[in-house]
Amino acid sequence: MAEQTLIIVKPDAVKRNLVEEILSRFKKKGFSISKLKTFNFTVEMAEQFYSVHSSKPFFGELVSFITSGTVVAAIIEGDNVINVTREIIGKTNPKEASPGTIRGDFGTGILENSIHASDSRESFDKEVNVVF
Ligand code: FUP
Repeated sequence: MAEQTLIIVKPDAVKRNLVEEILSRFKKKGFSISKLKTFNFTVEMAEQFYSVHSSKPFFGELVSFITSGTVVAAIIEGDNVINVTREIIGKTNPKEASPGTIRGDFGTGILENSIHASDSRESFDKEVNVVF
């Protein structure tokens, strides 16, 4: 079975109608999208999803932001998709993300950075269980 990763198009990007534009970048790279889900995070789901950050000073803001609007989750499949997807999305802070990356092109703030993607197989396994 092909490697899989999970992406979440975040509320800032959904509100600006960027879902198709963002998903198209993965399709153009030759990856396939095997599952798609449009939903709103509950606070409980968000706390589980971001539990690795529970002791960080920004945890409250992070949960509040990700629950603030509709998101679109997708499972993306293909060779080395976890690492390649991290390259496609760019650095966490849009101010540091290169042009041509999703965060470099669309992100407007550290919270409003348009997209999440799993950073490892372990993160994927955990995140997919929260979302799907
Ligand atoms: P990433 O894997 O690139 O999404 O980055 P992290 O797991 O480090 O961070 C997850 C989310 O926490 C980011 F998308 C935004 C938020 N965050 C902050 O608000 N402040 C920080 O200093 C770091 C991350």
